[in-house]
Amino acid sequence: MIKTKLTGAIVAAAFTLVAPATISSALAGAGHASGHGKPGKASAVTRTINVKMQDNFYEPNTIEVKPGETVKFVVTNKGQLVHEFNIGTPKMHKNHKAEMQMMAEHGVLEADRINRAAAKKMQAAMGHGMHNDPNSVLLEPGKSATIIWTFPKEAKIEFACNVPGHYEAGMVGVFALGS
Ligand SMILES: [Cu+2]
Repeated sequence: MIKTKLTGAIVAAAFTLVAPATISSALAGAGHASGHGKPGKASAVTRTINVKMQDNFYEPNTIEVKPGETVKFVVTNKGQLVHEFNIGTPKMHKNHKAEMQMMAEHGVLEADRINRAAAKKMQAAMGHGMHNDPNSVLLEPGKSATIIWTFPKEAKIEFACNVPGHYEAGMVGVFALGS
């Protein structure tokens, strides 16, 4: 009787150990693969890094991170324009740029503010408007936000602003994956 209960408990424990990892990797595979890392847990944060967004560059523009490290970024827009802090591979930034271009064309993205009424209209018309991607914050002048991010073991990852013209103007930085 006791033995049976113990076995049941061990099986249950083994299942709970395995299941969350399986579910989270399945989710990661479905949504955000591409090797740029994943949203991190607050309990796993080892460092907080402050990032300032200026017109049109970041301070700092190189950030050293360790493979697998979870970092909390406190991002502040110190400029006069709307800026984004987006973590991704160069290919992801290229794809995201088209979305930001579309937002600008629909009047959602103004030079110095986010037009939420236009965002609602775009959402209603296209089923696609503002979205809260976990790897990105889009901030009006003076605003701050945080991102907690877990880095992969290795990858070429940039942080960039895809407001039209900003990436080209130099608003891109690199994560140097040290050891
Ligand atoms: Cu920008």
